[in-house]
Amino acid sequence: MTTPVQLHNFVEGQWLDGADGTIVSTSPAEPELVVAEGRMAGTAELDRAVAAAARVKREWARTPAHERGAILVRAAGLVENAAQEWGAELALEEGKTKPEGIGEVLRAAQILRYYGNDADRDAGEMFSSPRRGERILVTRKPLGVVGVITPFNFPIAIPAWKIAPALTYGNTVVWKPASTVPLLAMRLAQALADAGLPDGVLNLLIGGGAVGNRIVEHPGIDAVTFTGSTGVGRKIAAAGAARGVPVQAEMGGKNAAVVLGDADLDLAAEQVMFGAFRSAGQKCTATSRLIVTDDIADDFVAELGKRASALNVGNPLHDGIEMGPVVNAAARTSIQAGIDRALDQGARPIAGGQPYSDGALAAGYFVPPTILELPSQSPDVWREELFGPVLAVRRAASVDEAFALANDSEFGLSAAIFTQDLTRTLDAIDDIDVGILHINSESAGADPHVPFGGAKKSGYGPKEQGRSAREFFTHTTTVYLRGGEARK
Ligand code: UN1
Repeated sequence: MTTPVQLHNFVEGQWLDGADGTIVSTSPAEPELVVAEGRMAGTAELDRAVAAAARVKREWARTPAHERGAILVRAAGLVENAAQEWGAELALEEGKTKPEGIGEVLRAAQILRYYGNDADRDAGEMFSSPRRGERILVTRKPLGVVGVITPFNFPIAIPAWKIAPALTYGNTVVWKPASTVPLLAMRLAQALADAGLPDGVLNLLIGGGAVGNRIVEHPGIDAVTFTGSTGVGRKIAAAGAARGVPVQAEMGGKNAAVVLGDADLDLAAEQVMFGAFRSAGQKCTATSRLIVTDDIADDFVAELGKRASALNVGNPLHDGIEMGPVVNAAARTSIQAGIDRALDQGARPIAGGQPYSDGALAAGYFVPPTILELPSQSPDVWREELFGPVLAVRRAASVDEAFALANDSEFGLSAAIFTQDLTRTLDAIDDIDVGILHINSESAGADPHVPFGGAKKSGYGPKEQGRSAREFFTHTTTVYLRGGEARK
């Protein structure tokens, strides 16, 4: 790609320049390469988007769910057909490898198709009544205009898993994607428009945190769904509470993999590597802590060190690359500062640790795959989410201690446990306090038909996906239904 793509906001079915400052999106692998550029949305575009979404919300809510769903199913086909091209754009702009980028676009298509078809499933419940001649229905209704704020790390899959249920259950949307990676947002909005979404039902505003704040504060917004950092998520939750609107916030993680002595260690090593270093560790579900029992620790940690040092790091568009850069200079700086602090606090580098000093890896925003073994009094890296390719390791003397260490976090998004012992597995299901638990697979991953979200401070409000998505994006009306004729 040589000519940068022109970014536009999508408001009331029209592609518009914003009235605010310029936005320039560059490739994190080659920062001088401009991928896309345009003008950010200002308050006028925001007001217009919210007004448009409010104007059409009644009509959209009254559109048969089947028709709403059919638009999403059509959009799924368009997204799927574009997967190769958009997957490459995603890799260029965000930095994950091309196969991961293509995989993400296909996943967005799968999500659109799932929710499109879900439109035809149940529309509520019916109960018997304690009174003669009466039935009680619990119907579901959309919330209205939903503000959607999405992160850089899954620039099409996360928007799809928020926007698809919002739309299929009858809401209209005002959406602000991360300003660092805006291109795929335009692609998704275009696919939905081409699939026949009526004007105003989905509005896309490109911009930074200020646009997000304005969405959250806007009196015309009826609910907010957010994925991103813990700090921003808590502010949004507070702002939502102050305005009395529901908020769904999916935030941080410090996800542990626990490897017990009886595990298949080859499988465990493969999966821990995927969990820690795919997408350069920039997933809220990434494995950032490893707990390994003493009996196997020396060998297992050495094996991981070997694999991490041999990881093929480079331009995410090139064949055979296993890890690309992190998203931007600020991310590289803060991740490296976290590594440096850990080293100062006594961590022992097993792999990585030092920034790249020359060539393409130093010119791009690359951080080496880093494994740090921690002394028992835990450095900050044990608790703080760095959102990068950094795995902090601790040893445990027993299974109990391993589980206690896994729970030693304010977060509780996901965890992975590696064992072939059924008793330990059942104990882990009971003891490890997370929203998503993987037994013998990496800590990342999600499916549209089952709940996604964290325990403890990882999430706020209803979880995403599956039936939980319906819970968040609709409210219930309890209807006491009797015939109109007086009964004797
Ligand atoms: C995944 O693990 O594949 O922001 C999805 C995130 C999560 C999504 C993770 N909300 O990384």
